[in-house]
Amino acid sequence: MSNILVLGGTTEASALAATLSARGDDAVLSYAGRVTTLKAQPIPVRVGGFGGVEGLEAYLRAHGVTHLVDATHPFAARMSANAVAAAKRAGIAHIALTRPAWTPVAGDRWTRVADIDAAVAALAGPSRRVMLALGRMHVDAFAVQPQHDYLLRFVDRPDRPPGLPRHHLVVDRGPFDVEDDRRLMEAHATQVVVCKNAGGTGASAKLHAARLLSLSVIMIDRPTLPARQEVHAVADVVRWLDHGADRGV
Ligand code: 3Y8
Ligand code: NAP
Repeated sequence: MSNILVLGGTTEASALAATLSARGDDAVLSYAGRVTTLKAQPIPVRVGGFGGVEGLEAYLRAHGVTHLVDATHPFAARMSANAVAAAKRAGIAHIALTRPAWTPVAGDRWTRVADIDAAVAALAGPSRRVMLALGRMHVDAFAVQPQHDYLLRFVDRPDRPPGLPRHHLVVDRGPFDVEDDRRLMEAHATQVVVCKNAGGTGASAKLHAARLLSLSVIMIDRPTLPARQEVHAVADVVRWLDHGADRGV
């Protein structure tokens, strides 16, 4: 009998949770607890870190987990590395459910950069109107480019104002809508959008809106993730649960 732990926090993780619930699988969805209100889920949820690789290994063993599905965000590199290591140490099956990286299409005006620091460096120069669609965790890094008018979007209202002299904060959670994002960018006369190459549909509205408005996009490439089995569809995880994992794939 499978006992599944899903590391969540993404649209794909929620879709998997719905499928596992419909199948009657024994499954738990795990969140880090990064934001105040979490999306309701049809399977039991646990919130909070595990305490590194050791903590996750102990959790897997204590709860008799048989299958670990890493459905975290492509930028959740530490969680993903811990998941591979802990599953190996606990001797249980592991798979990652992730989304392919976005690739530019005709009309896109992307500048690809390696990481957050490179995105900050790419903003050197005269004042512009910049949308930082990065959430709350990395905004302080942009304080070294205070000359811009920033449009920020956080999931939660922060307890202290962001350390950027000129900013406008929108508190909203995705998935986002192209028309809404286009209207938001027009209302703020946005010239540049800074975002992570998250992939998927939940965060892609801003790219479509930027294309419609012919805006420049500073696209942050994904961090390196450990070697692991990866799939891009819930159906592939189900197939793995029903067949692949038993072969120790
Ligand atoms: C806590 C839990 C679902 C999942 C929905 C997806 C889509 C909407 C778009 C923009 C980009 C950003 C951010 C974003 C999106 C989905 C997905 C996604 C980007 C929630 C959620 C949690 C988080 C954590 C949060 C981070 C932040 C990142 C905002 C839930 C709503 C920017 C990533 O305030 C903070 O500290 C926020 C932190 C990690 C990245 C950052 O560095 O700030 N996500 N987002 C998860 C946990 O506790 O484990 O769903 O209620 C989930 C979602 N946010 O089931 O529908 O699939 O990714 N999340 C990015 O992609 O760049 C917003 O504004 O355009
Ligand atoms: P991270 O930097 O890779 O992880 C840092 C630590 O947070 C992990 O070592 C772990 O703590 C804890 N953690 C992360 N994800 C967890 C989960 N699903 N369940 C339990 N603990 C978790 O991760 P992050 O980038 O902060 O992402 C945190 C959450 O937000 C994840 O659920 C992720 O899917 C979601 N999210 C992140 C982004 C993003 O841009 N990073 C975007 C959308 C959604 P311990 O070491 O103590 O176990």
